[in-house]
Amino acid sequence: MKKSLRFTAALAVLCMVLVCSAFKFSDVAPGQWYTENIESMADLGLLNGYEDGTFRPEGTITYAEFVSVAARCVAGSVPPSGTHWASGYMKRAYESGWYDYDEIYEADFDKPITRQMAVKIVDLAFNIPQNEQEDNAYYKYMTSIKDFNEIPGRYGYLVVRAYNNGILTGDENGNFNPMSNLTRAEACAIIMRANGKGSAVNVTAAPNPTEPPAQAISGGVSQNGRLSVSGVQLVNQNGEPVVLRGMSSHGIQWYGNFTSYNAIKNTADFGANLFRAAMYTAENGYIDQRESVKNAAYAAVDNAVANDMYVILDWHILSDGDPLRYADEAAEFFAEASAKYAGVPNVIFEICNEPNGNITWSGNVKPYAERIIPIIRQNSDAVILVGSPTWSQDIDKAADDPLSFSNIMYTCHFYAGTHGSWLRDRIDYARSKGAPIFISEWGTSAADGSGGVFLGESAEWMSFLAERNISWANWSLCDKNETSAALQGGTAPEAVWTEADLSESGRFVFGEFRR
Ligand code: IDC
Repeated sequence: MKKSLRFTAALAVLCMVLVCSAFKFSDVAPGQWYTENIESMADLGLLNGYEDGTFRPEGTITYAEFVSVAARCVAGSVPPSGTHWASGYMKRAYESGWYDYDEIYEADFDKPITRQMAVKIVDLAFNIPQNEQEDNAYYKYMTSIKDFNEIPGRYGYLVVRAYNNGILTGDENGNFNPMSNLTRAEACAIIMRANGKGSAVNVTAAPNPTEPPAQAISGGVSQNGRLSVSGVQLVNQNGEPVVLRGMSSHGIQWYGNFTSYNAIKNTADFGANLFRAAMYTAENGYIDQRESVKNAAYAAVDNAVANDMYVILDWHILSDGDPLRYADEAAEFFAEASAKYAGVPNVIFEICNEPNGNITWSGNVKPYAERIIPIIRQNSDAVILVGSPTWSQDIDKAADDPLSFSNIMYTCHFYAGTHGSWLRDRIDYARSKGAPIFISEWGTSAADGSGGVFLGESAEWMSFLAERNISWANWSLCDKNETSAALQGGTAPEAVWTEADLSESGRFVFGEFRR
C-alpha cells in the first residue's frame, strides 16, 4: 500500500514535470520556430517570462537587457557599478568594445534595442568566426538583402557575417530592417544560435535581469542603499526589488508639526520606510512664502533621513494645475535641492504632484519634465517621480509617449472611494508598455480627502499593489477633521503614538506598512 502510494506520488510529480515543460509559457506554443530557443534561454536563467505566465515573444527587449544577457553568457554575472541595474554589464560591454560611445547612451539603456545593434553585440560578445568565404558572402548578401543599402556601413559586414553563420535571416520580403526593434523571440534565437557558433555559454544559475523575484524587500536606507529603476521595478543597491510604504505629510505650510523627527519616527516604528514631504506651490505654499516653506520641506526631509527612511520631496502643484506655470521657480528649486541632497541616497524627487485642468501630457507635463529632470541630473541620479494630467491618472498617456531618462517613475494617485478597477487596469497597461509606476499619494477616502472611509476598496488596492511590488505613500499624516487624516484630532506630534491615536484610516494604513 505504502509502495503504491509512493509510486503514485512519483508518477504525479513526473506528470507535472512533463506538463510544465511542455507548456512553459502560456503564449509559447510547442513547435513554433522560437519555442526551443525561448525554453533554452529560460532554462539557463538568461531571460525569464512574466509573472502572469506569459513570455511575450513578440515584445521588445531593451539595450540593457540584451547586453546583460550576452555579457552573462560569456562572462557570468557582474555586479552593478552605477545607478542602473545593468550598469556593470554595460560598462563591461563598452570596455570590451561591443559598442561605441555614440551607439548606446545611458538614457537609452531602457529603450528597445534595434536589430543592427543586436547583431553587433552578438558578433563581438560571442566572437563570431570570420568565415573563409566571407568576401563572396559579402557580395552575395549585399545583393540578396533587399534593404542592404539602408544598413549603415559599420554594421553591414556584421550583418553579412550573421547571415552567413545562420544566426539570423531577414523577413519574408527579404529585408533585414536594421532600425526595427528586435523581438524577445528573436533575441532568444540569435543568442542561442550565436552561442553555438562562438564562445561557450558560461552561465551558472544567474539571476534573471528582467524579472526580479516576486518577494520584494522593505527596510530602510541602511539596508537598501541607493535606489534605481530596473524595468518597471524599483530596486535597491544590489538590484533586488524593493517596496516603499509610508505616509505623505499634509501641506507642510499647515501641518508642518507632523513632519518632526518624532512624528516621522512614529510611522517608522509602525513599519514605514518612506515619508513624503508635500510642499504646496500655491495655496500659501512655496510661491507665496518661499524661504519658510522651503526650510520646512528641507527640515521634513532631514527628519526622515535621520529616521533611516526614504523621503519624497514633492513639488505639490494642485490649484496651479499646469506645471509649466511655475516652471522657472521649479527649475530654481530643483537645482538647489538636488545639489543639497546630491550625496544622500534617501531622497526621491517628485517634480509635479498633480497636473490638472486644460493641459495635456505631451503639451505640458512632458516638456516640463524634460526641462526639470536634466537640472536634477546635473547633481543627482536619484529616482525622479513624474505626474500626469487629470491629477496624475493619465499614466497611459505617459506610457504611450514616455520620457527618455533612466531612473524615473510615473506617479499614479488614487482615492479608494472614487477610483477603482479602471485605474488599476490603467496601471497594468502602463506597466505592460514599460512605464514604472509609483503611488506617491493615495487615500482611503473619496478624492476630496473626505467621505468614507472606504476600507474594502482600499484593501483591494493594497492587494493589487502588493502583488506587483508597487510602492506607495498615503495621504495624510495629520489630525485634520477629514477622513483621510491618519490621526485622531488633537494627537500630539511629539508623543509616542499607539493605535488609539490613529483614526480609522490611520489604523488601516499603518497596518499595511508591514504587509
Ligand atoms: C487636500 C486636503 C485638504 C485641503 C485640499 C486643498 O486633504 O485638507 O483642503 O487638499 O489643499 C489630492 C491632492 C491633495 C488633496 C487630496 C484630497 O494631492 O493635496 O489634499 N487630493 O483632496 N489629490 C487628490 C486628492
